[in-house]
Amino acid sequence: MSTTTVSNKISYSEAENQGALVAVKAHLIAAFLVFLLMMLAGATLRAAQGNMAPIGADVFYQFMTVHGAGMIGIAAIAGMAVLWYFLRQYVPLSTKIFWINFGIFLTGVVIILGSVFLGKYGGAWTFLYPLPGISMGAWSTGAAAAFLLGLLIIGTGFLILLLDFGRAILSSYGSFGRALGLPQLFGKEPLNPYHPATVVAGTMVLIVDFIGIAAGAVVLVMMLVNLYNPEFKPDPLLVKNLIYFFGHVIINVAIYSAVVAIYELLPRYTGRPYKTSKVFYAAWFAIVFMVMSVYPHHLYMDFPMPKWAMIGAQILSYGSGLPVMVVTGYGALMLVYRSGIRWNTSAKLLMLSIFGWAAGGIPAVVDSMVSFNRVLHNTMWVPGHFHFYLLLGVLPMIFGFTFYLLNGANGAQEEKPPLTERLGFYSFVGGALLFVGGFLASGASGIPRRWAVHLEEWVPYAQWSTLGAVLVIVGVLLFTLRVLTVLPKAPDPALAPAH
Ligand code: HEM
Ligand SMILES: [Cu+2]
Repeated sequence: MSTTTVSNKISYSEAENQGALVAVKAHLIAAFLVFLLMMLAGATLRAAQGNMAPIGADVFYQFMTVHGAGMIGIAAIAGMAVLWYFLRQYVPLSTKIFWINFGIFLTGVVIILGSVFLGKYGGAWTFLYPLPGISMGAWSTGAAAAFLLGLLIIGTGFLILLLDFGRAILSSYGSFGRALGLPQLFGKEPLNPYHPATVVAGTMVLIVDFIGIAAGAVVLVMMLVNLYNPEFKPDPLLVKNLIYFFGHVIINVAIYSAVVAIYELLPRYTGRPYKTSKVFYAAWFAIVFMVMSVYPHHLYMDFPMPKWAMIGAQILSYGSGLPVMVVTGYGALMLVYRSGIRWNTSAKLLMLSIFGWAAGGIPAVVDSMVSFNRVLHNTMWVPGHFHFYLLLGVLPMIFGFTFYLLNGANGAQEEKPPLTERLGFYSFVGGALLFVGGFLASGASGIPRRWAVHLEEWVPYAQWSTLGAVLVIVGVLLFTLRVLTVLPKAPDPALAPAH
């Protein structure tokens, strides 16, 4: 039997566990392939800015659209896969619905690829109103509509998956408040340090992502109606608020779902349990509201926005991300400190993710201050900070989880990790630092983002960044080789005794 003796774990049959494992592996393999492809598109963008890739502006914006939408989408679904794998150990999740979401996702992806490469849609993943409808002939209304429809379909899949999260969490914990640990936080129930961190995180993800994606669905429908009935004119400021609320939430949630890999895996590598606490519950409870209320930091330049929203967003942005980041980072360091941890590839990637998440947060907070935002808004500083915590934070969480499945709970811990993994790791880290450093340096010198053609004096930045991008791709390519050759047959590490 595959069930453990811990009382709050769900018992599944051997076949159910195998089925779940196959589904998770399918998500991860797809993720590696899409990450690789999207990175090639990204490197082409940077090379074009460095005068090293002869693509026209139209192709630049098609690549930029596909890269932005593709990366966000695959990071979101891969983060969900990490969360789903662990969450199903505590609440009875449906593997069928997990597959359904995957199928819906792939359908949406095909539609989006069609809209961009056949229909030539290049209005960016942020589809800001009224751009999709006024391409001046660069793409058709149908192409724009297909892009919006693809996103809407993908969102629907996520909503279905999240509904299953909700059903399962309620069936095990009775209320979302209990799942979040609130009765313990407020002293209504005795503190239980073994209340799973993953259940707390999963509940936060469910609440925030559901609201964010629902807002996204509303605005996508409004824009679709507008495309075919131009007399229906939504309020542009409302639309922008909804879009950025949706975009901000979905990418933040990718972090907050993948982060459970740290809570679940570092304890296995260090032989120490991860204990939840009042501080932990408080941090996650706060983040439920903070993630949703700081999105106006994307709208500082929109003068008609009410002043209170701007001031509130600025103040909250200082601290947004901090609570969970501090709790997670501190908790991880305490786990690792003098634990005799052996640095296998998974453990290295998870520690890297904490660094990338925290260090990437600093330029983000800088940009969320109004006085800096005046200067940095729409410069390369912005892709600089988000590539920092996505490339060096979220991806290493997903990769770290993958290498856990791939090498097993003990796995490469006994021996040195294979050369492909060691080389891959250093190529990835070194390349990513050079690449995001190039963005941040560009931003600090005022180079604008989203420009297909760069002035002569900006070109060296783009060329150094392209070198960084190539190193990142080499690293991910080496990782992907391991994933394709070893992961499909790897047994579930949860079945082997840890440590
Ligand atoms: C080798 C890795 C990568 C390279 C070379 C790369 C390159 C680029 C470039 C050149 C841009 C356009 C910058 C501009 O002029 O505004 C961009 C934008 C973007 N990238 Fe990446 N990127 C990489 C990884 C990632 C990852 C891992 C993610 C997310 C998980 C991501 C998400 C995005 C997003 C959301 C945009 C914004 C698109 C827009 O402005 O509409 N990228 N990337
Ligand atoms: Cu944001």
